[in-house]
Amino acid sequence: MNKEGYKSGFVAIIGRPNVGKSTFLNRVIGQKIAIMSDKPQTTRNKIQGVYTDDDAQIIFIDTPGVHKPKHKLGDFMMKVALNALREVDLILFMVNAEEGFGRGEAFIIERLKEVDTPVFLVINKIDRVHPDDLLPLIDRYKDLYPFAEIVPISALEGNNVERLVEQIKQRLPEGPQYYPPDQITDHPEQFIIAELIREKALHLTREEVPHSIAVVIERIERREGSGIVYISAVIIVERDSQKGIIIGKQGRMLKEIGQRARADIEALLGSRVFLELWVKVQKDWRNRLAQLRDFGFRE
Ligand code: GDP
Ligand code: MG
Ligand code: K
Repeated sequence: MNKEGYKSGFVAIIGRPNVGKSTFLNRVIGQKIAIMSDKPQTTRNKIQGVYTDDDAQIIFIDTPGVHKPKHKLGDFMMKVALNALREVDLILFMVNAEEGFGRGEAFIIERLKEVDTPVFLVINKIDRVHPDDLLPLIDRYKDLYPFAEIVPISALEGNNVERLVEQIKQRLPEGPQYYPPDQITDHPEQFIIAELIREKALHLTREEVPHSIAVVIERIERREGSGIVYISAVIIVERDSQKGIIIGKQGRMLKEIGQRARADIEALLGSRVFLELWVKVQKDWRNRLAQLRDFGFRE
């Protein structure tokens, strides 16, 4: 379909961890596709959410890894992120109104100078600040980079989100509907399931297990007749001590992770799920670039 005057394009959402990118995406798309967490960096692959209405289609890319790299995986992510930014029609650079401007933001602005794509500055969490504190922040950012728009929002409460969507639509070129209107994400279910398990593991173990854990889905199988979906997944950690934490006393932690993940996966798939979880130690996996593809990273 290619209606006259129809607009469509790709929009990358960038910003430091926890500024509210997933919350925004979920509000606009209206479904839990980007995984939310109190802990930073839950989203490590790019997740596309597709917003479709009568006059436009916006394909959102939740781009991680634009911040300062700490190890080789970080360098890799940075490269992936910068390439993604060059290919999109618009970048949303999201910042936290409450935290103001910091070194993390300065670093991202330097990266933005390496690409030609127009950038909206989205100041999120305005529900947490007094309006008087917003203007100085806007002025500060104005001096640093020629943003195409500066839009204060609250992704959580929804303030100004519709207006931002309208402004995004205005910036998109004329183009086709790339995806059918009911398409919410083009990522395989497998990826979302892995992220759901990872989210539970990070959440339940709180400060004890670092973000270096990965989840690999080894098998998904829908049994004819019963309709039950059998899933086997491995949680990969870097150290034996982390394995112990994930498994917990008498396997209690792993059981809890599995139960919570299963509930979400059942909601996602709309069927009963049997989830089998394993934990495996693979030392220093972050620095083994050769293995990245096995973990679902694509260049
Ligand atoms: P991401 O790492 O950038 O994807 O951030 P998330 O979307 O996971 O949000 C991180 C935390 O900030 C979550 O606890 C959200 O509920 C919270 N959050 C997101 N947007 C807002 C907002 O507009 N206002 C407030 N008060 N909290 C928000
Ligand atoms: Mg996120
Ligand atoms: K630029």
